[in-house]
Amino acid sequence: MSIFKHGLMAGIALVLTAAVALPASAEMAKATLKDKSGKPVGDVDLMQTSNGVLLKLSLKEMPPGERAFHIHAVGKCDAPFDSAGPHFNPGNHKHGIMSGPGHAGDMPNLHILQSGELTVEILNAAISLEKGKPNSVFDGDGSSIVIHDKADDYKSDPSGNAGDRIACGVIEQSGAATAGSPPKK
Ligand SMILES: [Cu+2]
Repeated sequence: MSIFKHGLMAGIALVLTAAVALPASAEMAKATLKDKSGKPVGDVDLMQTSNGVLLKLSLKEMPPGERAFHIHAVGKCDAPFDSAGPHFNPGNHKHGIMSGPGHAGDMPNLHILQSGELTVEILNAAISLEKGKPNSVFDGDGSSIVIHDKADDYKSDPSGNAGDRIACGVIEQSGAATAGSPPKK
C-alpha cells in the first residue's frame, strides 16, 4: 500500500513537472488580412517559439508579384492603412536588412503566385508575442501586418520604397497553446 502510494505521488510529481516545463512562450496570435475594399485576402497565424515568432501566411485573391511584407507599429487597419503607422521598430533602428539590424518589423518579400495565392512560413526572430517584452507586438497600441504594392528594397529608410499598402490585418491574441496541440484555425 505504501509503495503504491509512493508511486502515485511520484506520478503526480512528474505531471506537475511536465506542466511547469512547458515553454512559457506558447502564445498564439492571428491576423486577418483585408484589402482596401474590406475583402478578406488572407490569414496569418503567429506562434511564439524559443527562437522568435513563426508566421504562417496564407493568401488568396492577391495581385501576383513581389511584395513587401512587414509588421507595422499600430494595430489599426483603416483603408488606405496609413492608420497602421510606420514599421514596428522598438529598437529604433533604420530600415532594411541590408543597412544594419533593420526594423523588428522588416521581413523578406513575398512572391505571390499568378493564382493570387501563397502559403509560406516565416520566422521573425526580432519580435515577441509575450506582453511586457520590449519587442512585444502587444504594446500599448498593438501592431498590424501589412503587404505593400511593391517589393522592399531592403535599404531605403524608413519604408524600403515599397509603395502603397494593399492589405492589412491587426494582430490579435488567439490564446495560448499547450505543447502538442494543433494550432487553432
Ligand atoms: Cu510596410
